[in-house]
Amino acid sequence: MKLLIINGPNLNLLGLREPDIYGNRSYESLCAFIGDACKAEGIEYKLFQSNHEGAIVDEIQGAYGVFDGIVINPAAYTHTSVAILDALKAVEIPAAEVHLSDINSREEFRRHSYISLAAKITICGKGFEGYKEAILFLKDYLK
Ligand code: CA2
Repeated sequence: MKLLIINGPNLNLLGLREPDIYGNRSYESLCAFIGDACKAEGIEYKLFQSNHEGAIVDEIQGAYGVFDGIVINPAAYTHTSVAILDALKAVEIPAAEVHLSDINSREEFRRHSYISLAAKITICGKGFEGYKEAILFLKDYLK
């Protein structure tokens, strides 16, 4: 089983700002956490982070026929991107949406997610653990 893990804009800055919302651990430690979770389950994985919407769309398109599942934290594009939603629908790869923070208890504009319209599950407010939950969900969903 192969999973593509996508992180959207500014998540590469994790740990540098807003620790009260996103925690004080770095993007590199998130990558290590995800890697450990996948290895523990015998899952092959690729990590991808971009600050560019089109690059994320390209990565999703390229996943067709290569990856069995996608874990995606689209970051701010969650609330704006019909293009990422359409890409996920087009490739029909089961996707699990993750947010470090609880987007439903923050500003009004964060409460709507375009990506949820394509995701099999949305996990919010669990920090790094949310990625592990998404990985385990997809492992079970794909068996
Ligand atoms: O809670 C999440 O994981 C979010 O997807 C994070 C996004 C935000 O736009 C979504 O509404 C919820 C923002 C990621 C930005 O991360 C930062 C990292 C360091 C400093 C500032 C922001």
